[in-house]
Parts: sequence; structure tokens; C-alpha cells
Amino acid sequence: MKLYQSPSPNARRVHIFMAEKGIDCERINIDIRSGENISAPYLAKNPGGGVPMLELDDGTCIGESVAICRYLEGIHPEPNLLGSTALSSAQIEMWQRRAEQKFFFEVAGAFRNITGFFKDRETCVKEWGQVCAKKATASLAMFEKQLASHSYLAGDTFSIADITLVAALDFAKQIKVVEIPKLDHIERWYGEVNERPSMSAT
Ligand SMILES: N[C@@H](CCC(=O)N[C@@H](CS)C(=O)NCC(=O)O)C(=O)O
Repeated sequence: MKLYQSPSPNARRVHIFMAEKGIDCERINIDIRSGENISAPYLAKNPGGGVPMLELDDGTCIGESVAICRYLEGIHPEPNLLGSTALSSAQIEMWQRRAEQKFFFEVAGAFRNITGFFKDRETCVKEWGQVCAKKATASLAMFEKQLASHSYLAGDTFSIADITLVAALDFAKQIKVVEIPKLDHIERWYGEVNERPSMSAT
């Protein structure tokens, strides 16, 4: 199988997930800056146009980071990162989606609209980016509260929910358009999660 990737937070989620499971495969770099991800050959494989994408040996292509992770969990169940019981799967899904929708997507909206990074392919509205940035910052209070009483975002074990939040937080720190307040429980969790060898996976 081959992973189509770029230096980007969504690809990083899959890199971390694969490193946690000890999975490796061929990597193909896609230049999202020049729009290789919206070229006809790439769109033929992944109509969503996003990076990352996983191509299986039989040519089947899987887009969407969490869908890729779900496939990888299916073929490499251990260590479990998506939940092993009805309840743990639901809790991990719940926090993964909160991390993605309330923080990651808002950070991405701030980045795209404020910097105009993809202005060759979309309309950028700076004011909307500033609204997204504020929503991203505000959402951190929810994660702070959860991490005050749990080791990891979805409970006692490291999961894909932590991967999404850490990848989005690091991206937010890198792009510097979202205010990241100092929050004690997030900081404790961030320090612990960053000790995992998978965090440096590329
Ligand atoms: N929902 C997709 C999002 C993929 C995505 O938007 N990836 C970004 C990089 S982090 C990208 O390809 N951007 C290029 C573009 O929007 O043209 C996922 O979960 O993988």
C-alpha cells in the first residue's frame, strides 16, 4: 500500500497513527501548495482532493484521515486506538469528533481565510478567519475540563482523539493565527503525549 502525503496536519494524524501501530509503507509526496492534490490524476483517485490518501495494492483508494485510520486499525488491531468495546468506541469517536470539529476545523478555517494560503482555489474572507480563530480558542475550555479529570481525551487510554487534538494544536502553534492560552491540564496532557516516540513520525 502507498500513503499519499504532504507536510500537513491531516497527514500527520495518519503518520502518528501508523507509528503507534508500527506500520510502514511506501510514501508519495503530494505538493498541495502547487495544487497537485486538485490535479485530474489525483482527483481520479480521491475526489475529495485532500491529503492524506491511502492506496491499497489492488488500487482501492481511501481518502479522509479517520477513514484511513479505521482501515489501518482493522488490519492492525493492536495497539487499539479506536476503542475495543461499544462504550469505549463511542467515547473515542465522541472526543475525536469534538477535537476535529470544534478545534481542528476552526484552526484550519482561521489559517485558510486569514493567510489566504489556498487563495488560488477558494475565496478567503479574513473576517471569517478571525471568527474561526476565536471559536478555536474558545473550544479549548472544553478539552481543559475533560483533561482535568482524565489522563487522555477519551478517558484512561491514548486514542485517535489525542492524535487529532495534538496534531491540531501543533499546527495552531505553527501558524500563529490562533491564540493558545496557557491551560494547566492541556499542558500536562500535551507534555505526556509528546513523550511518545510516534509524535516525531513523518
Ligand atoms: N477531511 C480530510 C481533510 C484533508 C485536507 O483538507 N487536507 C489538507 C492538508 S491538512 C489538504 O489537502 N489541503 C489542500 C487543499 O485544501 O487544497 C481528512 O480528514 O483527511
